Amino acid sequence: MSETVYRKIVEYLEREKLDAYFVSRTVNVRYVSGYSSDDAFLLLTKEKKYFITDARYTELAAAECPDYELIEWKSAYGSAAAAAAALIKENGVRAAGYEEDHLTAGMLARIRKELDEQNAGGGSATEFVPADGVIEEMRKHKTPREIECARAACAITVRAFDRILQDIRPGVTEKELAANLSRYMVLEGADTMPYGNILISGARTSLLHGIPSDKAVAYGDFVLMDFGCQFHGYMSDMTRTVVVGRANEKQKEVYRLEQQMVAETEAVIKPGLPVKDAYEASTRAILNTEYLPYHYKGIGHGVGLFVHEHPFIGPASKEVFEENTVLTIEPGIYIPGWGGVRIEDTLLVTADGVENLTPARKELIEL
Ligand SMILES: [Mn+2]
Repeated sequence: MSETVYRKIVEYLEREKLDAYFVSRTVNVRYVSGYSSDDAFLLLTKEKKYFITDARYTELAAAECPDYELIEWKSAYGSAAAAAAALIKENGVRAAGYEEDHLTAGMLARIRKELDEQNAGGGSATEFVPADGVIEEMRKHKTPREIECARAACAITVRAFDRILQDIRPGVTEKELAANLSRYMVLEGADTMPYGNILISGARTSLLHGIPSDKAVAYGDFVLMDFGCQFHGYMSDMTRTVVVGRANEKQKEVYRLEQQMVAETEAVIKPGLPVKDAYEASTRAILNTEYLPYHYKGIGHGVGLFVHEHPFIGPASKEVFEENTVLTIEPGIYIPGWGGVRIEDTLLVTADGVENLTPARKELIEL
């Protein structure tokens, strides 16, 4: 894949009249080069591919990115910025694109300062051109291999869900359960990169991104688990909400509405559908109920090498669904002081609809 992506970047450089593209965002470095760790940068020109890192990662980079010229900045240049500046000068780069929404202002300033110093005896200045979203746009459409990685990540997540259900009982804390859930995913085959999993209970389930606490699970609690893992870098993301013991009438009612919201959303998605129409479908079940004020407008997102990527699914979206994208659907009902319910699946958009990559049951589970 690496060569195809590089060719697309070269085409981009030609179209935009740029001489180089500087990649700083770790997941984009991975997407372009195949490198699986962090603390690395790429400088890509129309003829050359440079991989800039320090001695901790050179062995791995040499193995994973054999077609790159490997630059170990620490011994040769003293800083990654100095290395980038030297390569920019060496290649006569007049205009370089960079990820303005990621590269720090500090590093850009250091690269410029290095170039100024190197050019003190003459030489022309390099223009740095903000060029965001170039690789993100390519990442949106998944190749068959990427889809297989996403599918595997989702399958691991579903197996870990089956295991964690055995551990949920009154008296166990959210933190203990969250730790077990992460462990199960690694044991089931996930990469070991940590991931901020949500596992909350009782009235805390109305916190959309609540952090697992020392609270012990009590009889009658909702337990909301929003979690995922990585497989060869590709992420899964799923949410299920279960009840400890028997659900009361209100819990059953809110859960049933939530099930309907998810089902109606997943039923409409297909290539060409405006993303905002999926949001409208998600609210149909609660339009004429007292629960309408308690939903959240972001009902899903693309997922890939990063957990939240394009498209972002909500009423303001101007995008349309596209084939071979992987995304999640996660509407929810959150009632402050009472609790919340969320169900989330990861879906692959196919030629005529979706394939659910998260085949875990969505009926109310009473433990
Ligand atoms: Mn999500």
